[in-house]
Amino acid sequence: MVVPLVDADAEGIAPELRGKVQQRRFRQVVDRVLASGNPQAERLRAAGVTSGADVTLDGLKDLPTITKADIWDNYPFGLQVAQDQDIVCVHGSSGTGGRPTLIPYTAADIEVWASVMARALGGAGATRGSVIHNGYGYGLFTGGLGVHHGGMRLGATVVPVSGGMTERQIRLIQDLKPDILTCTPSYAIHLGEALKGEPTSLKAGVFGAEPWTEEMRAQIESLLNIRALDIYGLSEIIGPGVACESLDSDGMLNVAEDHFFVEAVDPEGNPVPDGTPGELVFTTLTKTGMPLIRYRTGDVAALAGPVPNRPRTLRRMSKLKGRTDDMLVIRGVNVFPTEVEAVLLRDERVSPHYLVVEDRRDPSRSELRVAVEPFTDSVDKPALGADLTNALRERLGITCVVTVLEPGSVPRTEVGKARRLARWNQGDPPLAGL
Ligand code: DLL
Repeated sequence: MVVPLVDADAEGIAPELRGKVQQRRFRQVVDRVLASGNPQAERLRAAGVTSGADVTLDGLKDLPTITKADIWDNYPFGLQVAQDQDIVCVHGSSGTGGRPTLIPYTAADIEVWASVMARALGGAGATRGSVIHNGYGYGLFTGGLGVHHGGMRLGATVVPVSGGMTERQIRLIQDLKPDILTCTPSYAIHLGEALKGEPTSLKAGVFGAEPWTEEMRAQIESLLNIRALDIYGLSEIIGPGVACESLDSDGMLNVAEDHFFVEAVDPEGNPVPDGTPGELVFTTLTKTGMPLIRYRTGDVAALAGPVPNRPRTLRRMSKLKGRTDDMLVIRGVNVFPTEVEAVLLRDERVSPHYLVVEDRRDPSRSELRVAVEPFTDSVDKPALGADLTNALRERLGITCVVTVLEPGSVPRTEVGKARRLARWNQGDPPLAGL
């Protein structure tokens, strides 16, 4: 299947030509940052960069990186580059530990965001004639408004439903007959379950903002009878639309690399070859509000070139494998929660509502506990627990403590991102019954 390009010059250009555009934009963004004199500029100067003319993308790997901690240290807008009067809105995420990350946007940044999101939706088959049911939350979170800007740019009709109130969402899906669904993958499951097999007009969904596996994709596709595509992004860089799967991208996500230059690095910060998972590092080539040069995302994925002989010539990234800070070390073995999900959801008896708990109450002997629910009451719980323990041991190389709870006991997330990982250091368990 070949899906038409929304922006042929950006998505379909020969990679060598795109490289020249990226190089020019890179020098311009370095000049903008230097001119601001902000802490990022000081860091570049300390590394010997006095002007955009000093840098090339080939030499990017030698420039200093920047992290979420730097954004927090300069809260709220210490890393802003544009003048205050040129900022038109603020987005961000509540983040871990309740410390918000705030990002100021200029009108030009919103333009870029709308165009990369229009491409992302177009790649999922959306057109001017589409109705997009947008179940991402509206607010500081970038999911709702990101899809909104992109859908309107495409000329489609956006239904700004936001998160929650599932009955009303179902009513709107039945009455307005959308072809495209946008929400978190866990909410897509929730909607699918609430629809109870009733057919809908939906053809494709664009799901992201939280980790999800191929196994979760298979469940969403069969529950909703749609194609389920992955969309990735983070507020620090723009929001959703940094990378998005298209119907023809062979399971990987096309990176909007004309605006966001991507690298993948090992824990020491050295580049890893294509196909090897590494931490994603992004440089915003066109941002004007708060450009970031070499932002270390903490997200782990592998990079690849474009699919040969297809209209899209953009580099691609794999589905996220996890986050550097989500990686659990259980008795010396490294485990990403997504690997646990892959094992659980391969078993047809297991519902997609589960919780992975890192139990460190005894620091000398950490345990990985996994709470699951069967789809129905009729499942033999001890047998299921034993089967999952074996399957997890085979895949991860460690013995986990699997608890099979009653259907409905793992809390659902109707609004915001699902939490599938909890840490248990002392006191009561994070979930009753563990
Ligand atoms: O979650 C932006 C977004 C909204 C992306 C809607 C996709 C759809 P933040 O709230 O800043 O921004 O959170 C960013 O979420 O660093 C990843 O760890 C995680 N994340 C985002 N998309 C995916 C995905 C939005 N497709 C953080 N798969 C990122 C796995 C994802 N994790």
